[in-house]
Amino acid sequence: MPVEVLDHQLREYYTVALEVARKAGEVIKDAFKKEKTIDTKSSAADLVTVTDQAVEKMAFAFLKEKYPSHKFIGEETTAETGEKLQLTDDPTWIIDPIDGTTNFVHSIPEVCFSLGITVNKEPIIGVVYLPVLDQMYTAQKGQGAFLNGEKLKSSGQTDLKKAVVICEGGSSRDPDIVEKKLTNIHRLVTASHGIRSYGSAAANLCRVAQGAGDAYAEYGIHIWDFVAGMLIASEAGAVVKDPSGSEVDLMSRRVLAAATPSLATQLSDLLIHLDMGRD
Ligand code: LIP
Repeated sequence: MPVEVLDHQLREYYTVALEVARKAGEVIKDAFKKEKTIDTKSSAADLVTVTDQAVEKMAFAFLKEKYPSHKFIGEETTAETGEKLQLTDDPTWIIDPIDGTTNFVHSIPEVCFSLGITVNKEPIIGVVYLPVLDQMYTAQKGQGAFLNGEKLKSSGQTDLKKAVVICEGGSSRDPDIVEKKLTNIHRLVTASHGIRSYGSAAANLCRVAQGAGDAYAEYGIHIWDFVAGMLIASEAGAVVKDPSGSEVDLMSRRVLAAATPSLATQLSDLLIHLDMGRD
């Protein structure tokens, strides 16, 4: 039986999501200019700081007190417990406390607090806050996407030759994966107006939402990196898919967003589709 959430409950979740994003933003902004305590996770380039952990703890404590029966998925809790993720139909708050940790460590301002809420395994609310830039991206399913309250619309670009495509090197240092990603980057540079990397899946999806970049594809990210941003991109009119062209799969560790279906198809045809395992 699918879970039913009433309109007034959705409105409340949205207000709470904004509140927790602002709280998280204050902590991140305060820590941004200070010295960082850094550790590594799955590779020497997969970074975590005490701020990531503190923000996730703060957010979960706040949310769990309000919604003890809901489910919670967080990047740093998952890293600490090593538990396999389980996405259920229940309302689920999915958090990346700092998406763009490498940016954070290197004082690059594209650092995001990302919060997606799923019900029946579908994103219904997405909030991505870039506190250093004070950019609050928001979306509720069926109600459009916004940046600081202004409605967003993706670019409408249909032609890959005239597109800017956002992509990332990612944190895996497996030689085979790096090689395939470089081949993809070579193909993208050759086929388009150019590539860009903002260093955060959440920010990348929000840039597609606002038309600052026509498409984005990445392999090797996790549900907490893209669940909020993908709703923001699709509510702004972009197409969100699995990079192969099939339906997006939240647990598949990869996503593609493009301004139009035609651009999405051109990218699907161009890229090598890496299987990075499942969350
Ligand atoms: C980051 C992603 C980014 C990817 C990085 C990293 P984190 O997430 O948002 O798109 O290229 O390798 O996975 O670790 O900063 O939360």
